[in-house]
Amino acid sequence: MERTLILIKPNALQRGIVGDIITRFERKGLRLAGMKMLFMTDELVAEHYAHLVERPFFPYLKASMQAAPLIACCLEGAEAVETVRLMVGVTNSRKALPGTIRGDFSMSGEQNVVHASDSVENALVEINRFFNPAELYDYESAVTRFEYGGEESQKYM
Ligand code: FUP
Repeated sequence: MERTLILIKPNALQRGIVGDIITRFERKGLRLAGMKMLFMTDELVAEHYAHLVERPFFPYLKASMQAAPLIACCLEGAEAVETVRLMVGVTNSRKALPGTIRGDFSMSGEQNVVHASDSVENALVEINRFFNPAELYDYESAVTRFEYGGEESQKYM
């Protein structure tokens, strides 16, 4: 099944909403394949946000990602990358729709509580950036047949 990476950012940890965020993904039916707490090093920030290093807000973004540890999760499900991005909402939380994580938990474009991979290709790179293969788990789910239809099981699993 498809996998994606989410980072529950330091601002979410400080605000004590990590559990609320993980609960949303669990309730949706996205399965945790890996989870860890870590501090983002300078190298990790520069690599993860390489597309933004030249932007004027980068120093603020970097400081916000290093303000506390964060929680990295690898989530698994049919079309997980697209589904998780829809659940997260647009970058500027003030414009993110109610019902999305950013829309419900944040007022900010920078302190926007979660990161989620934006494509299947980037998800593979980002999962490898944060997890060793041994830290990701394949396990039998007892409820998959109640979460997906027969045709979907054929197509996505
Ligand atoms: P997203 O994929 O929604 O996380 O968006 P980007 O990769 O474009 O941006 C990554 C992070 O940079 C955002 F989560 C927050 C920060 N950012 C700003 O602080 N200001 C901006 O104008 C754009 C992004």
